[in-house]
Amino acid sequence: MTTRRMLMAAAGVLAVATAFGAAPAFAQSKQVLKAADVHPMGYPTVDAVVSIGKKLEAATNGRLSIQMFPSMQLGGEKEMIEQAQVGALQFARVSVGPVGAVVDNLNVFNLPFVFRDIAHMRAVVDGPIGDELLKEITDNPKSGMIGLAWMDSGARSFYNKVRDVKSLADLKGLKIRMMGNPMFVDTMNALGGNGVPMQMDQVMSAMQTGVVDGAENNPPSYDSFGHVPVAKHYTLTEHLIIPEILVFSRKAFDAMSKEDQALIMKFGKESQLEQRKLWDARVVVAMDKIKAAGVNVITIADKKPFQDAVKPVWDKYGSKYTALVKRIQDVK
Ligand code: BDP
Repeated sequence: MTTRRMLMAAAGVLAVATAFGAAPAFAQSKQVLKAADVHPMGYPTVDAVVSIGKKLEAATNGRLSIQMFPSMQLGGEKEMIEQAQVGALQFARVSVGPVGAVVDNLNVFNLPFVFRDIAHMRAVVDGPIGDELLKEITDNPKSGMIGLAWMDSGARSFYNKVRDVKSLADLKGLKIRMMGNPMFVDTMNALGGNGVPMQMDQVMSAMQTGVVDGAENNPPSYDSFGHVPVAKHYTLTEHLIIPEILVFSRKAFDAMSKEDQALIMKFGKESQLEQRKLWDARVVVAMDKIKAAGVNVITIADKKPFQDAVKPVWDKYGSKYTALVKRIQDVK
């Protein structure tokens, strides 16, 4: 055998051994884990994952670390999920919105007004329901993902560049970008506007060119995606309270040693409360910036007309999740 062929044969044996998890020496080799987020450095979700990387480095003497790809560098969230599924990306921090398309029960969190408020959402994700749904992602053989932690994304509200929205009637006819899950488009349509599904990487130009009149998001995202100067009417409808989720590639996870897997699970879970602290501080800063930019921030004293209007969405999607919804409502 030539040296080259011998080397190739050796590499083949090692590849097989690694695939079966039988190469402890290789499980110990240096590994840079890729992480992606649509948000920029400094955003609470991004910083929380960077902090997981620091902990991994400290715990493994630099053997495991994280390289962060922020600001949609690896595409939108649909692409990030696909990359995690094939193992090209290890950590993906995404909204539950697009994960619902892969693991159906998660869609319960995508129902409009399913939570009473943000505190209610937190109590649910911190409790047994949150744990069960993370496990469902992990156990679902088709998901290709491990559910590590929930993160906070506050409440989503509408902004647009046309007019102040003070009541349902003002939403009529406005073209509003929604995340790509039919439940969201139906929600917007039920509220009287026109829901336009689109990934975040296209929203800015769509607003500038008038393909859409606005979008909906929490204050930190509205600010950090640079949408404030373009769409200066913000109405705190808080129609969707959708948690964020941190997932890990199942393929990459299965190739790791048990010890490394335990570190990923532990530090992943710890990031849930760490991100929340960063989040709360960021909401205050974002709201100040939004107001300082001259945005008219409108509060809706009585949300009942909005809640009544989305009944068709609940009729269409809610029945599948009746038992789970009841458990969510029972969480104090
Ligand atoms: C932000 C979420 C992000 C979503 C984005 C969106 O943090 O995960 O991609 O909304 O609307 O609030 O697409």
